[in-house]
Amino acid sequence: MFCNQCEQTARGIACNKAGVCGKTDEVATTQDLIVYALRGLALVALEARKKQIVDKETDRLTVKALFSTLTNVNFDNDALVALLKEVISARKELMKKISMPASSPLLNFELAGSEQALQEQAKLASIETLVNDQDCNSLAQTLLFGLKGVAAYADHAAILEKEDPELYADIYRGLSFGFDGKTPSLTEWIDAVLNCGKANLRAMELLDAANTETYGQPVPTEVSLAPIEGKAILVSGHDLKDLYDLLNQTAGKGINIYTHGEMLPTHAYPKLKQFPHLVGHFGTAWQNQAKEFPNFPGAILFTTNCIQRPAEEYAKNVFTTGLVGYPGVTHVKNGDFSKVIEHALSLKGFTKEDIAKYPQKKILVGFGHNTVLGVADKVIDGVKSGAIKHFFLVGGCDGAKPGRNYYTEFVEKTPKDTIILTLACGKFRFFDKQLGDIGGIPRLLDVGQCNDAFGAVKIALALADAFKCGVNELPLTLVLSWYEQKAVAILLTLLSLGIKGIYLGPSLPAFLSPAVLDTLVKTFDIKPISTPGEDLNTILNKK
Ligand code: FSO
Ligand code: SF4
Repeated sequence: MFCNQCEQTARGIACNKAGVCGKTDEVATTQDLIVYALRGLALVALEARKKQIVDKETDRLTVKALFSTLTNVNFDNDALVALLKEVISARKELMKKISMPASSPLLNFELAGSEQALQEQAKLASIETLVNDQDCNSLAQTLLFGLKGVAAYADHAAILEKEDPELYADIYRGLSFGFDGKTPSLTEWIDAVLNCGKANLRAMELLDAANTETYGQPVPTEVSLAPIEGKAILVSGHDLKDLYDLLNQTAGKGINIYTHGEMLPTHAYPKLKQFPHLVGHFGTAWQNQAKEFPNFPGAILFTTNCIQRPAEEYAKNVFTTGLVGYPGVTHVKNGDFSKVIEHALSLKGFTKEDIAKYPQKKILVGFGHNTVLGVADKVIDGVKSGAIKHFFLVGGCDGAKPGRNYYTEFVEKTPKDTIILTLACGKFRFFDKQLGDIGGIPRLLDVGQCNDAFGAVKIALALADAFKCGVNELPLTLVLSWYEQKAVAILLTLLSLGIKGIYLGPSLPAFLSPAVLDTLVKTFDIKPISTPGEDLNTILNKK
């Protein structure tokens, strides 16, 4: 195997024996072959579009299959092989429908019979083999990982019936770029990578519309971090519909629902917060699950990433749904949570003694673009009067590697006349800090999940508009942490919007070649993080 798609990749180079995340060689092979099969399907889907044939099933399957290859989504090889077979047969069917000849290996691809032959196929299908030039290869990887992020958001939006055929076409163009018989130049690869960023903006826009039109605009909401007595289910991941369905199915059953990780911002959506048994949030970011889940006396449902190998002491309490999978963990169909409910009822839930261990703590969520722009006048006045000197967007993914304390320290060190917007699971490094307010505006504003980076972009563009300047001229600095491929997609979106001077950490992606990194630094002024003190000093004293 060769996998370098996430931040925790082995030795900062690549995982090639087993994944640091727990991915096996076998799963890596299947995932590589899914990507290869999807490239073939993309070529066919684009050809079909030339004949005005837009196949919805193909579109949905593509984003599902690609999403399944993201870090910490699916470790279940059987489920992945089933998806791979679906992709291959979808390609063949569509080829038949449009009478397309199988004129290249991609269009002829069939699954090999033995494990060894599969490994050989995966080697031939890897970008390493397919794109020779080191820098084009680096950009091909950046493009693929960005597309994986786009697919994740497009899939979430599609679940809530928000789709755009043009977005799918962009994904097909990205997947087949460089694999359609042409050899793109370095500049063309760069353009393709930035186009992926633009496609991701569209995906996040669709998802924002899907979430807010279905569940209402998030409103500032207090969330308790202390559990209450009673039976319990913990919901992790990013999928709002799964949470909604579970809340519906547990109503009146005497089970309390808690959010975990990226589900925290869901407390702010009117149609979700209306359920009185959505009682609070449990735990912190994904990488702490092995430490925190043994203390959860109920069922645990994973709706998307990031799942880790469940330790024996709590494995029987874990359920997966949708695209998430882990061998040995019970998988339930989206929308049918009866097994999860039954299991929760069989467990003891939180007792009086349990809850006594947790301090009564509450935090505020619900500062999406609608809320923040609702108080835009106050914010603008604050900047004009000098009460607000600077905005920071400190967001992105959390992770297990050391070095991520940077973000905690950074936030702690920000001066009192600055506002911090945050999003995604990186916020758990500081989400419960009491940072006070500036004229009634809390200094720490939770914009939402990683996909709500769309909201942060909207806020930045509105501020730039109000101050009649470009986003790069605003007193705003983006300090991002990355871990997996959704973060890659978001970074590409920010670059495609021309946003410069982003601080990026905790380490730089292994898939960037020195020359590609150099181009990014020169064109977009990307800055690797150093120390919180030093970076803050540079940011605040640069004018
Ligand atoms: Fe985090 Fe995981 Fe949301 Fe990612 S839970 S790391 S970028 O999947 O998606 O922020
Ligand atoms: Fe390694 Fe990350 Fe790939 Fe897992 S997803 S195998 S940790 S690079």
